[in-house]
Amino acid sequence: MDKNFLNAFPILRSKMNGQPLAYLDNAATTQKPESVVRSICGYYGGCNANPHRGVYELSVKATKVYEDARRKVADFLHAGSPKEIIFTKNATESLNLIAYSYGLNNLRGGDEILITIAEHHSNLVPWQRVARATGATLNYIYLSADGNLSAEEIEKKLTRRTKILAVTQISNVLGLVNDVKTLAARAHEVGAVVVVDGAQSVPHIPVDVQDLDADFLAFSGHKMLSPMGIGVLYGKKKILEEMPPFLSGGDMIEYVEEQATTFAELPQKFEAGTQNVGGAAGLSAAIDYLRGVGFAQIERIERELTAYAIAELKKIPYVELYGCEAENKIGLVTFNVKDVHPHDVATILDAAGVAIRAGHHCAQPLMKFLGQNATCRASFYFYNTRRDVERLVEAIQTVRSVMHLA
Ligand code: C6P
Repeated sequence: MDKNFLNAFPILRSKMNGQPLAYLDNAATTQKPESVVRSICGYYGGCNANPHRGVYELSVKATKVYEDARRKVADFLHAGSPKEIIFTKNATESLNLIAYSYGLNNLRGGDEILITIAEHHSNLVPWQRVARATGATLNYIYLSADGNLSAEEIEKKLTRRTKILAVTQISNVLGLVNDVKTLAARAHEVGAVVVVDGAQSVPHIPVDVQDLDADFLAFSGHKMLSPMGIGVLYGKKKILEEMPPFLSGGDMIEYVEEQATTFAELPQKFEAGTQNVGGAAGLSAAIDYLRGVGFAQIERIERELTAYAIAELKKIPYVELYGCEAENKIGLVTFNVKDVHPHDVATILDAAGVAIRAGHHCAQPLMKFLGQNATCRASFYFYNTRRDVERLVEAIQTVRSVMHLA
């Protein structure tokens, strides 16, 4: 491991089951560098107060930490204004906010919502519920045999009836990178609003919301070095301004009377209740750390590790890989070991100190499409090494004998 990364992430030096940890579940959540942990402690140790409410110095300091973080996120995403950045708890909450505030109020019977079969439940279940409530239809873009979204399938499904195209930029199961910029341009031609699930892209590749021309983009801080409980919704100002609030209560109002309320301007309109300022401080430090590493290096390391893992796993005859023929893939490998349940594989790997995820990865329609109930998934971040991949492969080679199959 690069010594700098090892020093910055003490948890990566720990042992699991008596073995050095090979942490390969980064698509679920990433580890946190010391600078992020320090920023959270620094906030609670030196500036903690309820932001936006107090006129005393400590509250003003907390407000500054929170609003500085918003400005940093806006800059990081190349948003037009910090007003376009809404802090949420996670990508799931951001996607629900779009579905319930935008979707419920803008769709009607005959309209269509278009998503891909590779969506995480967070970008699928809210749309199912909105479709049911409004009478709109939920349609799917299916993957072609090589795992890509084919142009013909997109042309077939995207019509003048499509009012929302909601698509993940990178699939959490297959690692496929969708060409969101081209998709957004095509969707705008038919008058659809474009929702991008950036949960697996923002931590791994540079994302410029204006270049993509995304109307909305959602992501979670915890998948990019930040603490859990802080997420982001980006939305174009004009669209956000026309949307009603999602949650109501403190800090999102302009004036409240007994029977009516006027709402605060952006972004406060969508941030009801006391917010996660410590989380925002952590997210801000995480962005600094990622910029220090640089996305060119992050992408290079992850593409190399992914290619290495695929090449090594392909050599094992009883390992079945999914989505490995796709043109553009990054950050993870999904596989099964023949005749062994993925949970057994993950448990055997855990005994060797290798942490992977097994299950349906919150993407059951995709699992069904792949003809699987569950898979194993090893997912990388820039602090992983070739040695981690070797340990993954070595541990997989023991699975069938542990299960008395070889
Ligand atoms: N995927 C995984 O192991 P939250 O839980 O709100 O932070 O993120 C939801 C989410 C949305 N979209 C995509 C593409 C995702 O991958 C995730 C989270 C984790 O794959 C946990 S299920």
